[in-house]
Amino acid sequence: ASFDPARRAGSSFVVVANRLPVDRVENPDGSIRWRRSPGGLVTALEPVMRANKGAWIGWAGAPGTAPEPFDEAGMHLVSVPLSAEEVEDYYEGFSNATLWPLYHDVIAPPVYRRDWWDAYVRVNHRFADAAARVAARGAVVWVHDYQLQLVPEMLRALRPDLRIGFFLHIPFPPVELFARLPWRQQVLRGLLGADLVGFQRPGAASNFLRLTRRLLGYQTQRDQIFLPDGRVVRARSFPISIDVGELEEIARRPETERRAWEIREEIGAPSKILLGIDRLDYTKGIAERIHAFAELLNEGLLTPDEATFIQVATPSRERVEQYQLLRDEVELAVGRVNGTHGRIGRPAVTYLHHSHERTELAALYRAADVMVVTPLRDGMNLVAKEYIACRYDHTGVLILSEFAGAADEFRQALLVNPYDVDGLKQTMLQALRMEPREATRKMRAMRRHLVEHDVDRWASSFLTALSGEPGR
Ligand code: GDG
Repeated sequence: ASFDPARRAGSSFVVVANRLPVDRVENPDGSIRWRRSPGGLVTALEPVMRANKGAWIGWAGAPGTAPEPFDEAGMHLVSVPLSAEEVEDYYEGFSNATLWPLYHDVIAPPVYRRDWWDAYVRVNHRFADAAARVAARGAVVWVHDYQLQLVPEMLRALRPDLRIGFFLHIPFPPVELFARLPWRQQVLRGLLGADLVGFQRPGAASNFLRLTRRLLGYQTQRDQIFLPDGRVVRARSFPISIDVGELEEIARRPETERRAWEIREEIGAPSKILLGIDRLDYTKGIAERIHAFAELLNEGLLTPDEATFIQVATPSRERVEQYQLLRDEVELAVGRVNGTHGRIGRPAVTYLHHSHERTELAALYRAADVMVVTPLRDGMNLVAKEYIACRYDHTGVLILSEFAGAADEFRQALLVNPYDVDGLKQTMLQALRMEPREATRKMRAMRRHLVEHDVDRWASSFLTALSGEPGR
């Protein structure tokens, strides 16, 4: 499988991301196959991949030896191996227990460990080496996210002929927080190896520009950073989106509508359903929203016949301690509210700690009268966009945290500060009682924006900006 003469010239478009866009599936007979993962990133990049003999470099998701390069769904997939120890130190450690909390406003305290940093450097080198081997002369390489911030610089050192873009999917913190990172200069220099650094929000791009001035003393002008060697790096926002058409098509299926009705019946046919769908992560504000809902019930401002809550909390990073603590907090809160306010066949909160098919998520979005998206900090939040995509009949109310990137785009949502318990409670009541006409007016405006700004547009605007730049 590794010798393919057509490949020897390399790929002219290369994506580098922590994970490959495929999941390993074991057939009943024990053999292995790979199935494309449902993520929006693959969908968005597939046309570019096909047109350019695209390659994708990433980890296959299990520790140990990596499978040989293989072709799947029109992409050349190259897996980067990680040992069990590297999964602990580079992935669970530095990526998810140092960078993740630091970049999300230190909602949880970041842990700074030198051995984790060493693993981060080592693994970033491995990804950069793999990209350098696969890329054709003058190729475009697009590096993704916080796990791989050193790759742009490392790759440029190996292959100065490449055009390198970087996109950060999570927030980029203000100077005051970023400056705590013991390896702050290295991370900044790593990112500055790219020709274009993309962020979700304009505020994140200005944080980055300000940091290069303050910590490295570089000159900047608008979105440009002038490096001592004469290179010019750009930093701009490119708000990510979803494949609106694909999800809307699922939402419109009669079986989805049937399932949505069934869900409502199965939880005791409440008048209204509030819904949350998140990875079980402390940035998402799950516990805060359950507490707020519980207070409404405790104070008699709402009864569970009027409104019940469905919370999907997809398991995530279960070996990281903060995630175990969060799970306990959420499950205690859910147990308590159900013990007090539930009846047989009619829980106050339906809590689902497992992952679901996309079709089931679409049915949930169809069933929900109110979508509650209240992260304490979030790069974008695709769940908010998915809800809007599924409300093709212009019904439904979106409650949206000011601290999600999506709040820049959806001013017609009911915007909330998730730290303000009373505000959150009032907003839930307001959403449940909103006049259908007002809800429709708001949803119509949000859908108009979303349909115009789908994930294709995101990918092509980034890639156009990347190829159109003077750069060197
Ligand atoms: C990061 C940034 C940014 C959830 N449970 C299931 C499932 N999901 C899907 C959702 C949605 C996606 O996962 C979650 O995306 P989010 O944007 O909400 O959040 P993160 O995972 O934190 O993503 C975020 C994003 O990157 C993109 O740049 O928006 O700010 O943190 O699509 O539907 N999908 C399936 N089963 C589940 O159980 N199939």
